[in-house]
Amino acid sequence: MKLVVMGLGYIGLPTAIMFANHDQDVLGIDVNEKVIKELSTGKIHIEEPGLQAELDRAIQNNKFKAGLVVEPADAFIVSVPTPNKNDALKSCDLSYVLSAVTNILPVLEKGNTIIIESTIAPRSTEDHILPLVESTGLIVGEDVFLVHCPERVLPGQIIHELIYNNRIIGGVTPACTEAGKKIYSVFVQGELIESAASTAEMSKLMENTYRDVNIALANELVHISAKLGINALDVISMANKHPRVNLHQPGPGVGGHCLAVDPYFIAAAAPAESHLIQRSRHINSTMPSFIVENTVALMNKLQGRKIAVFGLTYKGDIDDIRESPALEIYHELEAMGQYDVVAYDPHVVAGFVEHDMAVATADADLVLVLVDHSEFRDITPQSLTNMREIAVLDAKNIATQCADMEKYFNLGTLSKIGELKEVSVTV
Ligand code: SAJ
Repeated sequence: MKLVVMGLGYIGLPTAIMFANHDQDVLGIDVNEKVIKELSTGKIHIEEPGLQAELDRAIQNNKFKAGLVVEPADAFIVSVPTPNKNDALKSCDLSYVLSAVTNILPVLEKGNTIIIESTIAPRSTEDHILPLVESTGLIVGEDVFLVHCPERVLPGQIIHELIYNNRIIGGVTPACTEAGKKIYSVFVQGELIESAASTAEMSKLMENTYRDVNIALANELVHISAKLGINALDVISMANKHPRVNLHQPGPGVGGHCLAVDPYFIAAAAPAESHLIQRSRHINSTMPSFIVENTVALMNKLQGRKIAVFGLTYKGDIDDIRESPALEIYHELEAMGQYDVVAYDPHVVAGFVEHDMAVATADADLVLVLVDHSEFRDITPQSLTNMREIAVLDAKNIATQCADMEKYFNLGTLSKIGELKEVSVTV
């Protein structure tokens, strides 16, 4: 089978290579010439464990090439970005998907299958992509086949998850679903779940919305408990001992390219019906300001000047700062102009990021932990003795070895900031 993969990013590239290493002839297409050049010299342009070796194998076997121009093939997989639009409801920007499909049309032949892997708003396949494909005169479900197969892999484990995760195959017609199943059965060992395109779109979006809404509930509990003087983290761990309760963990906000993006696609498609989803997005996206407010309150008590921000990524043990609430908090504190803010993150390489913890904490008044990197578990009161005031505000409840310190606060003990005696400054 010959396969064309449109969009060679975090998902498209591993998918293309996977097919190539299961004996298919794969052409990867990207609009970015630099990406094509790098891949043509045999180098991957993204970080993903094991992927370079997989590409080496695909190239050695002459099964993968990268280019700018689409060629005729048996199947086309579209895996291009779908950002939020800049409108009031942050709806789904389908323009890259539609342009990729438009580029396929001149080479589309009877018997071909088009698969959309990009995350798209509900009904996009039927309402927008189907008419575009049928503008060629070919009938979907009879002449050509159109399927939505959302990806659900976690960066860092992509190769394993591509093979073993279940896969939703959402055809526009049952014949389309059949065509999609045939293609993924080449390497997927998880269940191939037969579905309709719109159900598949909504299912993918709801997986991430489910998490976003549940995290919002945990974050709202933090607001409520801070006001009432109750420890929200104790409440969560206790409630979760109930066999049918799974409260999520609160934090400084929700980042990344999925949870902070996908719920808007649903909300924008049905604004009057999606109160809870919109409210949850609001709660999570205002968490950074809430953390800044508490930081300022604590710094006022400490009469402090220097803040060491621990962690900038959108979650722990990764180097990805896309849509990161930690980065937002760092920038907000910086912009206030009244603090000396130092960013410390062992995973992020950038000019303004400190890699020596001792330099970051030297004469600092507060360590503000915003990410649960494993390294932060090792923070002890002894490792902070070069601070001016040894105080920690731990928004991820990770520096637990500091929990007994007088000035250690987490999202369960924010109400104690108000009770702290003001530090007197000697001039
Ligand atoms: N977070 C919390 N509290 C929690 C869990 C997470 O505040 O209890 C925060 C994290 O710190 C982070 C954000 O939520 O800022 C998102 O992290 P995540 O690990 O939940 O999700 P992603 O965006 O890395 O990956 C998700 C995954 N979806 C689900 O788990 C339902 C992944 O399987 C999907 O492939 C991916 O989105 C995607 O591409 O859709």
